[in-house]
Amino acid sequence: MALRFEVLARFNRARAATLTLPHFECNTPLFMPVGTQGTIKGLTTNQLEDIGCQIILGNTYHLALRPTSELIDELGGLHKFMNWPRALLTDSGGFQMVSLLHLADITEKGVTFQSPVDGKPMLLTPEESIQIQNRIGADIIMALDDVVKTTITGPRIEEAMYRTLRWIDRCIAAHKRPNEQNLFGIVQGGLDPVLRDICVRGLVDRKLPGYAIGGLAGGEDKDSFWRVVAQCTAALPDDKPRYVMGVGYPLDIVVCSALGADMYDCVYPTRTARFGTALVPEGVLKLKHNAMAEDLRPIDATCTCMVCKNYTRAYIHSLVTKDAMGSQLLSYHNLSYMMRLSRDLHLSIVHGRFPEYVRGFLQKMFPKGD
Ligand code: PRF
Ligand code: ZN
Repeated sequence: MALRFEVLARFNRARAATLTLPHFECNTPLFMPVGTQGTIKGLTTNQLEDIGCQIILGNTYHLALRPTSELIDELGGLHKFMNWPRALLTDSGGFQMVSLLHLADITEKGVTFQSPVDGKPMLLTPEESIQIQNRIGADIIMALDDVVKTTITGPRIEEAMYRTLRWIDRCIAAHKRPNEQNLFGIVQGGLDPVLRDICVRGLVDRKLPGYAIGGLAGGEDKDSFWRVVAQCTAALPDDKPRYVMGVGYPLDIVVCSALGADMYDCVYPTRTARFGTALVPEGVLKLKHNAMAEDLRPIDATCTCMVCKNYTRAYIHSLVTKDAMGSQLLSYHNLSYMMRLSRDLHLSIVHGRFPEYVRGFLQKMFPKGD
């Protein structure tokens, strides 16, 4: 095992912890920005450090195609290649192929897809996914899982859950760097509590360094989503990190943290920035709106980030959709917002004022109480 997870404080099921990884000591709850080709679009790694990012997510699927994991390995690993000294996590690639390439097909061997480079059929097996992730060298690597949408029903959900359990053993056997990289298992099972329970038990038996809750944030209603998270966090070991994949919105992160989850990743803050939207305590601010054209206030008067210290809404409004700088400034602010949210969650739990923090968060976001 290549991590230490130490719970510093709790409030009911919520916990604040330090997660010590080979490249960085992180505080939880934590949000991980998502990179694609070894970059968070529009931001330098120095800026990511300034913002307070502790760990970022790299995409196995994109990196494996270009520049290829062999080259990254040859050049000394992804940390060195992208000049990122802090922690990295790579996802296994299957989910990206299934969600990006609708041509992907899953069999017992692995995930088959058509190469977007030359159109040739390719197969990503659990063994290959781990081999690629071993070459990339992230602090946390993810097992290859069989992901199905939570909105489908029937035997396919059960098949995917059992296949995910069979694949975890192939991933564990293929993992060649357990002292430097932490392999996390992923709980699947759709919205079915019986299947989720079987999957959690199966993974916990394997004594992995951490566990993820997968298959969510795919269009299910909030009630079902929170129910699955609550069930999984209650059944996962107390002394291991719990990661809810593909989540999410600030509100989801607050609720999942109250339910005992520790880690999150989502493209939302950077993607929504590219569409001209800023995250603020009241919800969102659309910089494209004409109302912004002469507004000399910062995006968020309570934000101390470089963008809010230096630029007006009017200036960012004039850039949005016209110059890359518009989305870069908004990405910088949005990730600063997510880092502040993570830090505030951590500190409020440490200082015994988590309920007050959550109440304040909800009051700002829903002032009418709805
Ligand atoms: N599995 C993997 N990556 C993911 C997910 C998953 O279930 C999700 C949730 N839909 C986001 N990213 N491997
Ligand atoms: Zn800001």
